[in-house]
Amino acid sequence: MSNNEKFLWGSATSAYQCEGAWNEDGKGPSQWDIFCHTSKLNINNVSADISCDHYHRYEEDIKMMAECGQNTYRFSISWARILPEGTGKVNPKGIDFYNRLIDTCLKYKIIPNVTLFHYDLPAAIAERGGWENRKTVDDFLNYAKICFEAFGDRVPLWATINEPKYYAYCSYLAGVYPPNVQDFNRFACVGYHLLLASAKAINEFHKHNYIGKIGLVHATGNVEVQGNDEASKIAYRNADLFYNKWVTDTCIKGYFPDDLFPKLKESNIDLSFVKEEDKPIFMNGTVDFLGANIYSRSYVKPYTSGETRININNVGANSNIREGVVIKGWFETAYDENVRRNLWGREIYPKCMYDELMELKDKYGNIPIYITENGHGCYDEIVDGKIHDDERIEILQEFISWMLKAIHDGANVKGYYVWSSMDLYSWVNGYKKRYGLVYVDFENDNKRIPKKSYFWYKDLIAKFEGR
Ligand code: BGP
Repeated sequence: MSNNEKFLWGSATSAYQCEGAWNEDGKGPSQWDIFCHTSKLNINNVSADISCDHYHRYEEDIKMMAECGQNTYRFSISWARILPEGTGKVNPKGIDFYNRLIDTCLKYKIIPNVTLFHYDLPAAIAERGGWENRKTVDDFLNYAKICFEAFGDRVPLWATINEPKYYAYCSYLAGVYPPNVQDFNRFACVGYHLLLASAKAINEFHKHNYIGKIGLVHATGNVEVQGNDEASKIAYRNADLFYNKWVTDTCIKGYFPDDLFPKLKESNIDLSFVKEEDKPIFMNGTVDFLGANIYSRSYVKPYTSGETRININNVGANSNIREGVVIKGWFETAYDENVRRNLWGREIYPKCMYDELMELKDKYGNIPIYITENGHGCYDEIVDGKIHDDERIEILQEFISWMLKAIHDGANVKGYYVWSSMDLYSWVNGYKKRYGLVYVDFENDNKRIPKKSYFWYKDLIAKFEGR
């Protein structure tokens, strides 16, 4: 961190998860609206039609961020609010809404950090093949251009795509996000197109004199392997390729890792979606910074047998579903008995923050990094009008301590965002799993109540800034 550059402390949301107003003011439906309204696979039987109603209450929310001492807010734009059909006619009321949101941030001295795509693909685009269709890459570019033109004079930080790996993985391999597919080939194709779309938008952005910088947000988590024999080393390399390098090498260095396509061919992936003419686009479409969403590491062991399969626990506490992944011919996840877990069975391992940041420093020549998400999901309850989320405070404190140690040891971290600003819809868990610094009473007119963690974060920021 240079001395004159202020460290950014903030929190994050995404459009579908918090805005509500799903069909107001000319917004078109997104893939998630259709899924939540019609799919039998929506086992929570809830939607984000209203969620915490950020569309109408954004000023109250931003004011609370400012009162907490936060100096930045990460949110995403709903593509279908800007372009109801995904392409074609722009919805002026959609532009107006994001103008108001951005201007309100600036009024409260909050730096807007804007993500263009956070999972909510316009339904019209999903219907014609979504990210499997190469045309979607140019549709995204068109949408990105409209946003750059409309907001590029006031937005200092942009991200093209939130978590290309995790989105492609949940939608096309685990099958828990729409369109609920489980197919390695389709997963690979979607992953490629997401990165191509990001590179094209970054190329476009860099052609103009916008005030901001642009990056991509990756679901970062370092890989650790159980053993240390030759098979374990191979499992480590395969898992790092699968979870990280195809995204981070490509968006930071401008080309895919050498071993990626041969390894995909071994898995009988049809690589006809890879085009020679895309190479210069990737090369010129590298990021100014990396957004890193850090929740946990990936702990793996060598692949033994069986078909590719992924278990995700969306039932929560008291469930005996053990989360786990087998990628045929690549690796399997291992289970570390010594690490504590959240109610959904996922590891709570704050040291991964340090390990991952140091690894990124070594791999990528110390690229600037924003921790664009870090959080802890749990069931929060109101007791005597208050929310005592001590567990969240303890865990976030540990993550932040590891981040500060990494900065001390040379990691180029420029900002940190808690997921999430307030309680909102969780993709596979509906409203059961809460992450917010601010409690939302969904049963009681979406009333906002700052949690104990909100006041803890306020103190932490003040202390950091020497106030
Ligand atoms: C990230 C997503 C967020 C958010 C978070 C928590 O991967 O970018 O949108 O949902 O994970 O995930 P979940 O709500 O599934 O626990």
